[in-house]
Amino acid sequence: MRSLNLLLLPFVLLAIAIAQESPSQTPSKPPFKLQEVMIPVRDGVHLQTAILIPVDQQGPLPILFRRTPYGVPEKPLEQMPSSLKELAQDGYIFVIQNLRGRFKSEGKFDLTSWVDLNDPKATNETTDAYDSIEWLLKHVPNNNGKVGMYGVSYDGLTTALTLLHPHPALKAISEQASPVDQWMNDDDHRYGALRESYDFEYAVMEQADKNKNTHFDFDVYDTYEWYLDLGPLSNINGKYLHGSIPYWNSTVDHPDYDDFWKKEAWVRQLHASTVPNLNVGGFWDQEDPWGPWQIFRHAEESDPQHSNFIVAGPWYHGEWQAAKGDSIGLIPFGGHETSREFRENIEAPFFRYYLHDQGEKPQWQASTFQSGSNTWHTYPAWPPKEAKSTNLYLYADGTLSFTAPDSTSGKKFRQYVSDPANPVPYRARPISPTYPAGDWRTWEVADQRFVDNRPDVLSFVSAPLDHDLTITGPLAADLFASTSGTDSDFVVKLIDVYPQDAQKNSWNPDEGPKPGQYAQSLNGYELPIAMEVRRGRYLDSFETPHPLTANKPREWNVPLRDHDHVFLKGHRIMVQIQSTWFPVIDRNPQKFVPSIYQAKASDFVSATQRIYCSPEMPSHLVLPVMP
Ligand code: PG9
Repeated sequence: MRSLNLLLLPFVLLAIAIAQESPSQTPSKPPFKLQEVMIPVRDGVHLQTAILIPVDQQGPLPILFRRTPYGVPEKPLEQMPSSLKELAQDGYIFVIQNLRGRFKSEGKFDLTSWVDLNDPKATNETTDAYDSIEWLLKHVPNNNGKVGMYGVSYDGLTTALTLLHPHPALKAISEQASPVDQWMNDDDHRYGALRESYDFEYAVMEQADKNKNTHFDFDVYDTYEWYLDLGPLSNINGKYLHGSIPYWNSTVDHPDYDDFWKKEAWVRQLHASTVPNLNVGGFWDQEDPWGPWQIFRHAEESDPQHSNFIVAGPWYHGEWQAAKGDSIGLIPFGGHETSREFRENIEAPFFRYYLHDQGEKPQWQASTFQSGSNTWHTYPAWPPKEAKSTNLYLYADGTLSFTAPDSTSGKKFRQYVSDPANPVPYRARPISPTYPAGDWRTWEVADQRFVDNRPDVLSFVSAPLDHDLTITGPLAADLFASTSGTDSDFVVKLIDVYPQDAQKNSWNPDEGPKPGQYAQSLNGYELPIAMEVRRGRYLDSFETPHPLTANKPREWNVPLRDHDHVFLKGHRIMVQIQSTWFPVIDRNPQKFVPSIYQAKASDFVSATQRIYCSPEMPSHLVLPVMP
């Protein structure tokens, strides 16, 4: 296994990125004095904490606190990181702390977010934050008694966990891309289907060595090939980890939604807005696209102060903290620098209002940067009341229509053979290791033409739209499907197909494109808007898996999360359906076994999959269409 020099870590490890990467372009004097302290918490454990005091601090300032498993700055920053620029202009004492069991912090890091509020002796991320805030208020000179917390992903999780028992001085938080339930969605599973490459590679990164972030050393260039050669999941421990990574062992030992995962699903304990919170999520977040919406919805159960907000944009994981955010992959954002605009116009004013008592409270509940139209929007409520739930039907001739099939519609189903020995790649091969993040960040916007001619991928496509179609709110697919196996997966993708002449090509017609340039065009591009998988064994119960009845069609509900997108006039809508999505999702053996972690190579079998498109079984998507 390889370890990485902290300075070389990718943006996804935002803790380090903020501290040591993304300097602003203009050289300036060091912006902060750095002090390292070991903060004691209630069980005597000491947590390594970096305090960044603005060199030009005049009077008392609020504290902005971030808690991370990825390492804290150990030497003063030479320049202001671009992601802190907008906040720093208002004046904050920034504090960054390593979680217990990471780097110099004492104690044990177990990668779970269990919080038992009824156990007075328990320590967890909620109590560690509480105790640290108490200490900081007493020991950091010249603080104004107000604390805010913020952070992306793991740092967003530790921020959000304070909602379960906030310190009274915690006046505002911004949870950004926090997971909330690692079995149901986000990093590690999707409704029980294992995110194989992510769960495995991340657990190794965080638990192979306390003092560093470790990268599994793949001995094959294309990880698709590595995972396929691996065979059944039991070989991960059998051949490589030998039980050395606790989180991977827990994953294997708890295949179903049992008490282990229900405790992990900390958001089940949240039923009110306890601290003003700016939730932030990315529509193309390849890791934690679901958690922020769940936190927002749980806090909405009781929010008399109207201090629970959500912001979302067309971003990969954490992109809103990148310097500009003017595009994702090949998709430009119409000249907007969405990340800078978010920080300048939303994030900084939010903390300014709650921690500096200046400016105005947001007058909206949700704000989005809408893809397709490339415009900022605000909504008084989410989902917007005017969005009308509209069915888009799949037809067996490969078309899509807003009209339901009737008795004259012809063929009633389409079918394909799904072979776990030849799974559909989730992005074009060769597939790099997940970290350092590189290509991983933008795979959710990759052109889906790379699979739409495979015999095991069904594509359905609409006629070109004669007007813009705006979808704002939660989407879902409602499939009627069967398999000849006794377990199976269905992956649904909603795709925006650009016209063939979407973009004027930039090369000289006499010379032709430079190598690689032809594939960089948006002409005919198939842009995924929403994608998700459902695993058959969990259709009736997440707690107790059931076999499917071979060849018996049944309804499959596939939630496709919240979005805000405009399919522009002239574009077409496409739906793709497939049964493998490898190796981001592990292969379903397609034969029911009590636990897929114990499946043998011989359990993996081909199956014939059918999607029904008849009046009795009208497979469709449910879209929140704006007037
Ligand atoms: N997605 C990462 C993560 C967060 C929380 C738990 C496990 C993984 C991250 O980027 O921090």
